[in-house]
Amino acid sequence: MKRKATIGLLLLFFFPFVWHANALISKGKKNVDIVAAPPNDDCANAIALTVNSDFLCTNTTSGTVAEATASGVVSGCPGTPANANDDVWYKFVATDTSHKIELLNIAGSQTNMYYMVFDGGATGDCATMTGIFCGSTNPGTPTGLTVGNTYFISVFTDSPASGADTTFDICVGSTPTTPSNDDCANALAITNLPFNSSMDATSATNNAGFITSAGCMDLNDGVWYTVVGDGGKITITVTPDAWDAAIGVYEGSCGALTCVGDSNVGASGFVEAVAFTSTLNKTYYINIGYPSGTNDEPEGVFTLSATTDFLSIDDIVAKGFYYFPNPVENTLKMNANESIDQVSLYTILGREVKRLTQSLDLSAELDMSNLPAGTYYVRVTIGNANGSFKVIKN
Ligand SMILES: [Ca+2]
Ligand SMILES: [Ca+2]
Ligand SMILES: [Ca+2]
Repeated sequence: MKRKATIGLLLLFFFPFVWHANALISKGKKNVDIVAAPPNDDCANAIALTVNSDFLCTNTTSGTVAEATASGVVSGCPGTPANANDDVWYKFVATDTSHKIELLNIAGSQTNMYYMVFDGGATGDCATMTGIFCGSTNPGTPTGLTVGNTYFISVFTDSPASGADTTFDICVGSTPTTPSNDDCANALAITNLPFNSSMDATSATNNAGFITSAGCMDLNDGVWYTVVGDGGKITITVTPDAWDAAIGVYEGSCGALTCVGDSNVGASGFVEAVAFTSTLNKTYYINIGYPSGTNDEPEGVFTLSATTDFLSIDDIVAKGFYYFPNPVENTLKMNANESIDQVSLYTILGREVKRLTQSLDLSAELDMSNLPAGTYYVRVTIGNANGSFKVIKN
């Protein structure tokens, strides 16, 4: 009875001071949000994460440690960081014996973040879970997981003071299956330029062995793409995640590849690019793999972009080229200071519908009178220069 009364007195005594302190903060800073602890402040309220099927982190979950309090969970994890006093909790069900845990987009006053992984068993029990992985590296990959078990992740900053305003995204990745374009014969066709795509080549294999072709460097057999030449200069750019990527571009056929160009100017994470002048309708093979003809090292996540300068007339304008009229009623007229060698007309879908090839001299006339109204591409060759432009047929 006496103790209750004492607590009541203490509350009465302190309450005005607490209220007063908050009022002062409100006065000094307008629109101060009084933030409650995050909903996942403790293990029992861990937020379930989506397990990605590869390392691309397509599915991420946003979080914050703002106003989080210490859970006081003893991890049993060697090297446990000392300052887990603003931990927030996540969980996932293992689909493999290892998963990659990654914290992304860390922002705030304290960006030095850690995480710990706990095995909650088949039932996902916070009371009996055991620490299995200290995430002092980001990303980190705990191994020896049991498929179907629930794993808890506590995420925190390494600030001795709690109350950092740090926000982050968290992702759980998995070792992907072998990509469908692992070998040349199953190359992915790039059908439209510009092209931009990310993929995870972590599980690419070296197939029948290293890729060697005179004039190009020796490469791992990584993953493969094809692109059909449009006559323009095609540029292939690969932006790898944390791995050393190289590009080989070839013509010919799988098993009998002839070097067109390669790139390996930098090491891990370095952007590689190959540019080549394409021949119309010729198929080019693109291998993206680790730059070695003796060591088979893993490939990884990358973004591939392929562009063409097909719609550029700079090179032929330099040879005095001009055309008129546009839109065209019946005849497109072209002139240049040098002999025009070839003029091809394409539909907007890339199908060639007309070609002029002989005795064009310094001027050429393309009869479009029998063509349906619409947009067309014209491709002009003057000596070794090519140019393309768009015309409208009325
Ligand atoms: Ca391969
Ligand atoms: Ca490289
Ligand atoms: Ca490899």
